[in-house]
Amino acid sequence: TATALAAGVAVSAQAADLTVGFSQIGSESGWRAAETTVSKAEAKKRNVTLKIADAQQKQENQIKAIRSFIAQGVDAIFLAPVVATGWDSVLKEAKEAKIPVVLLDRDIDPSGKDLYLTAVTSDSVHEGKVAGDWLAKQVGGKPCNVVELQGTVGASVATNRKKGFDTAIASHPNIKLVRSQTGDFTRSKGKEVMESFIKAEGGGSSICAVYAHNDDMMIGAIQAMKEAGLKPGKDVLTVSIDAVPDIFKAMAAGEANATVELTPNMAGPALDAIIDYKANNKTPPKWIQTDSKLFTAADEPMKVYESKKDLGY
Ligand code: GZL
Repeated sequence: TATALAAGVAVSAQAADLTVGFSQIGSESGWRAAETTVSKAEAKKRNVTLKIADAQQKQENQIKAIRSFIAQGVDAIFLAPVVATGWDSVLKEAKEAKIPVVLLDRDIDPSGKDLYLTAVTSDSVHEGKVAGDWLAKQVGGKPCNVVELQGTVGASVATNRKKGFDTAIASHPNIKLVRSQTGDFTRSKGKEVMESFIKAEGGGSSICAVYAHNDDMMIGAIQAMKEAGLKPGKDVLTVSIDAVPDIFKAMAAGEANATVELTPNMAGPALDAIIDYKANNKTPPKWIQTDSKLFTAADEPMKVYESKKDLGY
């Protein structure tokens, strides 16, 4: 109707004046690169000016970016916090400047709860649990030694994905976590750490499964396993998180088994919340949760690959 159309135009017109400063972690993984691509598209759709600062995975660069956004007087700040602690003072400055902060894809410690408007994230404990439950189902009662590639030390998603996985396997004494180390969410570090696991485990024939907190580290681990003469996806089960295109390619090649999907579109819901907050003074829920869906090699991986390959990963 004319009224609804007018209202729609009114909201997007209001959005046209909005400028959002986004303190992005970096481009450590394919998923993170996709999040940046999607954020730009989502802002464009809503006529919002989005200024993105890339921190090369350093918290001090994120803090500097937030201070610069405050000095510029942006209407809102988006923050993907590389780690969960150390944000109090800079977020207090944003609060004093009356600039609302929205967290994307990672959390900060609960003590900072009143320093942000809302957090758009998945349930990363659940993601870890889905991964652990899948592995338990695969191995049944058979003994299974697992190695774990953790995400960035201190990142909420790494702590949570570990917690969820540990909880899932706790009720399966046949599944033992024998090695666990951070691969910092990158392919190169994931490969390096997997090489050290294989060496430490006498060539790796004792490794029954790998759990990686993201697909990029798993893709590095798959390369390491193949170079060591192991058969990832066959002798060594793989389960990871993000559902980036390349993990589906690996599944189609029989070299990976399962992934838990994480949408790269955190900015869409964040922008809607901020527009509604600014235009209609509507306070969003403290947590806007995104879905987590398990994909395995049985889910036509090449079809999924084709559907994702052009989304900016
Ligand atoms: C999860 C997100 C993680 C991705 C990784 O919400 O923060 O950061 O799983 C990325 O690929 O490095």
